Amino acid sequence: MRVRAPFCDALKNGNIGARYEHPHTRMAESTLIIIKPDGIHRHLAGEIIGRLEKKGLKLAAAKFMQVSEELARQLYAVHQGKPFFEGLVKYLSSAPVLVMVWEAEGVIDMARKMMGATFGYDAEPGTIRGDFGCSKGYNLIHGSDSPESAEQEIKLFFRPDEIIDYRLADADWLYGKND
Ligand code: IDP
Ligand code: MG
Repeated sequence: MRVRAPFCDALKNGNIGARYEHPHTRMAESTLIIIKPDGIHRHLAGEIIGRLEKKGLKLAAAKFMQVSEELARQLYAVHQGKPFFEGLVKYLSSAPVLVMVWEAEGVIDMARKMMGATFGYDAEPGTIRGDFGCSKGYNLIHGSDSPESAEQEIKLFFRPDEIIDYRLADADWLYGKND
């Protein structure tokens, strides 16, 4: 017996690669995720990306770069004046990082839950910080904490034309009809 895939007309009509048509993906939220210097040096970039991919989130942009102190200060401007601020700027700008935009409905909260509490020593097992770190200073990953900060942070790292609009091949299976 042949099973008919939902929305398979879109596939038959050759719309793969076109904009998302499902409402949950058409208006997708975006978040800025950074695999910080310790994540790169500890060979955890693939593991972290794999978790985000398997969750069903969509990678929309990526840049491997060394962040300048000036850019680190801008990203973390909200923490200026706190005792850890200068150390934080040095940490983020000390070695290359992988900066990415990920998209999905509700991606900001989902990614924050997957990251876990700020430092590995008290982050829950099952989270990225909880599974791969025990430090009170290094914590592997940055993720935007609100739609407003996501918008500002993404603008710091990417031009609009660097954020790729495409349709995941498994998009029709990521959300059910009741989503
Ligand atoms: P978050 O990354 O979980 O959103 P925030 O409170 O926004 O945590 O802090 C931003 C970053 O500043 C953290 O990811 C961490 O690298 C650093 N940070 C925060 N609090 C401390 C601290 O008490 N000591 C040292 N570094 C800190
Ligand atoms: Mg934060």
